[in-house]
Amino acid sequence: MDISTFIWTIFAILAIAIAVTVLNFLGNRTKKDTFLLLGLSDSGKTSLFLKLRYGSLVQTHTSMKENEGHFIINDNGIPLVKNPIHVVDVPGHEKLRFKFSDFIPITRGIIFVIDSSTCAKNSRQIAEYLYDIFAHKNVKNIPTLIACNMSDMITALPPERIRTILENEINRLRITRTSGLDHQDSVDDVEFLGYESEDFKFEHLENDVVFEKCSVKEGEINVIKEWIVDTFQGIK
Ligand SMILES: Nc1nc2c(ncn2[C@@H]2O[C@H](COP(=O)(O)OP(=O)(O)OP(=O)(O)O)[C@@H](O)[C@H]2O)c(=O)[nH]1
Ligand SMILES: [Mg+2]
Repeated sequence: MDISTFIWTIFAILAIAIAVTVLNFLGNRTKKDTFLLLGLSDSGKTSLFLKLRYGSLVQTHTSMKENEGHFIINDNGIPLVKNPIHVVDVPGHEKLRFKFSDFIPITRGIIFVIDSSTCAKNSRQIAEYLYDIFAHKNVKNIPTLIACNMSDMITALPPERIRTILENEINRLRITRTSGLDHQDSVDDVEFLGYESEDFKFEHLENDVVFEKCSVKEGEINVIKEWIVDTFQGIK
């Protein structure tokens, strides 16, 4: 091999190595392996995060910042999926919840946690938060599980009832939002959810939205684990 062929070979190897490194870096940055836990304060997000991560029920306090971690979803220690999943619990406090949008580019699925026992009373607040999520321009197509938590409470409503209450509330909300009555943005900036000619239904969204009941306190969260695993593996 003469010297110029040798130099060109080294140059080609270096170029390929750099290209592979850059592609890997970009690939990792856009890897969508994150599941977001969103919802109002006291709905049970941190309890769920800790239960998923450590399998135990831990006493929690109002969160002032996100909890996040990479861990393997398991059933009593038996892994349900090979790779660790990134889970982020975003505080429900009104002034902190906007942080959810930082994670949207890497989000595979959203778990919106609701306290089923206070849902009727808080329906307006819940609908406002859901509206902000679904109206976000990059949330379209992100599968969403509405986890109707606290099903152990005697006053808990069933998921189908919760769905109807929230559909009615979002229906009312989209009229006020798009007429600009209680929103500071110009009407053009506000996304209209659903079909203009029909009452709002979750099935009108581009996102796949499912409602399931659960109780973190009673350890009844299998349906959440299964949904995470299926969504992570691209089944849902
Ligand atoms: N009865 C009952 N209580 C629950 C359940 N899940 C959580 N809790 C309780 O609800 C309270 C609030 O739970 P957290 O997990 O701290 O709520 P959070 O959604 O993280 O609230 P923020 O951090 O303020 O956004 C705690 O006292 C939990 O023990 C459940 O399934 N049933
Ligand atoms: Mg919390």
